[in-house]
This record gives sequence, C-alpha cells and structure tokens, in this order.
Amino acid sequence: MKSTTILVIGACGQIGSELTIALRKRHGNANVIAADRPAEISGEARYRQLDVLNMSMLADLVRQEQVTQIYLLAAMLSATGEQNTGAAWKLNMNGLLDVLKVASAQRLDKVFWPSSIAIFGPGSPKHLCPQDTLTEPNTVYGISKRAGEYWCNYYFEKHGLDVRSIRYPGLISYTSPLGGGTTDYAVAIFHQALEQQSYSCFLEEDTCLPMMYMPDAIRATLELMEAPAEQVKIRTSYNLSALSFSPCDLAAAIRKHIPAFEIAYRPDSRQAIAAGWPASINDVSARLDWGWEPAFDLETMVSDMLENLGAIKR
Ligand code: AKB
Repeated sequence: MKSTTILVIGACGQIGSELTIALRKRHGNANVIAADRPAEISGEARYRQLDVLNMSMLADLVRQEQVTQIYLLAAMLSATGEQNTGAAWKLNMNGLLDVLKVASAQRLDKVFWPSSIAIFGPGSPKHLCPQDTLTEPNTVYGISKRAGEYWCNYYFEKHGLDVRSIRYPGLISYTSPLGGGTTDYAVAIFHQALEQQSYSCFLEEDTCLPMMYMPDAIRATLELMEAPAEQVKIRTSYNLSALSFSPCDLAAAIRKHIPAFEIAYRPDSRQAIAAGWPASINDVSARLDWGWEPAFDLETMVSDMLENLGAIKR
C-alpha cells in the first residue's frame, strides 16, 4: 500500500499550527511536513521553507518528498485582506491555483483547502444560511474564497482531483495566533478578560456571527478528509456550523467565570464586514454526508478557553 506523506502549507498560521499537530498524532511525525514562509521554526524537525506563490519550488518539494496529500492553509483573512486587496487576491487565488495544478500534475491522493462564511454577503439569508443560496461576497477575501470553491470543483470534475473543503466560521483557540479576521474579537476578548478584566470590542454588541471552537474545527477537517470519497458529495465547499453568538452573549458567558469583566463597544471598519455575513449557518449536508456534529456549545467553549488560556498565562 502507498504510504501517506502530508504537506501542510501555512503551518504556522491560525489553523495550520493546530492542524499540523493533529495530523502528526494521526499519521506520525515523519509523515507530516510543515511548510511556511519563515526560514526555520525552533523545535520543528520536519519543516520546509515555502512560498506557495513560487510554483516551481512547490512542485520540487512535492516531488522530492513524495507528498501524497496537501493541506493548503496559507491565506490572508477578511480584515487584513481589505487593507491589502492586491496581495490578498494574489495569495488566496494564485496560491490555490498553484496547489491545484501541482496536485493534479503529480496525481496526489487528496487536497484540503479552507473556504469561509465570508463567501456569503448582505443578500444571503441571515439565519440558518443554506448551503446553496445567493452568495455575493463583499470582501476580497470572500470573493477569493467563492472563486476558489469553483476552482476546487473544476479540478474535481475535469481532472478527477480529490479536493475537499469546509466553509469555516470564526475560529476560537487558546494556542493559535490571531488570523487577521473580522471574528478575531472572539479570541482577543479572552486574553483581555484574563489580563485586565475588560475589553474594547471592534464590533457592535448585537452582531451575531457563526463561530466554532478550534478542537471542533480540527476534528471536522480530519473527519472530512477521512470520509470515503463517495460520501463527499459537495466539491465546492461544505457549510459547517457549531455556535452562533454576539459580543454581548460572549461577554455574558465570560462574566459567569469573571464577574468583574467589563466590555465597551467601539465598532470600526470590521463592523461593516461582519454586518454582511450570516448570523447562523445550516450545515445539514455536512451532517448527512459525513456525519458532522459539533461537540462544544457556548458554555463549554468559554469554560475550556478560560481554563486553558488561564493556565498558559499563569
Ligand atoms: C475572518 O474573520 O476573516 C475569518 C473567517 C470567518 O473566515 N475568521
């Protein structure tokens, strides 16, 4: 049987840093290569420096290491992307096209690529936003993700490439670095709550957004990638849902653990991005096709975050 060698591109980022660890637990350290832009990472043995926009470097690496699966996680998220529209488009779009071309030319087994709830826009249904509906993304990040979804489907249809994707909601983690997204407030709030018992929020108090705790997001990714190919019926990208809350819901849940916690609202340009996204997502296809079910609700996510982040800060 052919052995599995996995390349994680963007291994130092928000999802990549945790997914690399999870993949290594599953497939063994020797079979998972972490790749990112820095020349080296301390304590990282199986690491290669890689700029995903350098396609010949990527093709050489895949060939030399006999890579069989790629997880492409390098991207510029919504808020940072609006500040650097050209660079965001280039990284998000050309990075994906490079990976699809190399994976297809070298006949890789599987590719994973993340999409986002940012593919939806102001005209999309606000509540329980369905898998197939009006999208009209209004950020460069969202446009690149929607176009990328169609490229994934194209490579599946035309080249038989087994590419799989999830539309992640905002992700909350106690170890990952912030990603430069509109949902970053839901991570920053925990750091500030523990450090100074107060937080100044860049979204309005009642802006409800779909969110997910990182352990659920990592498990979903592994479950989708391990599902038999015939169960993966959507080759653009799957809606995925776990939690939906507003800054004021989150503040109230934190206050149950830290009664003195205070929050102030000073919305900035990220409010307009958030206002165009759905408040909640219908993920029935992921549940039916490959058995997705989230484990964390708002209460359990908040207590786990405070416990683990508190331990790191002590
Ligand atoms: C962002 O806020 O840009 C990301 C996302 C929802 O994809 N977290």
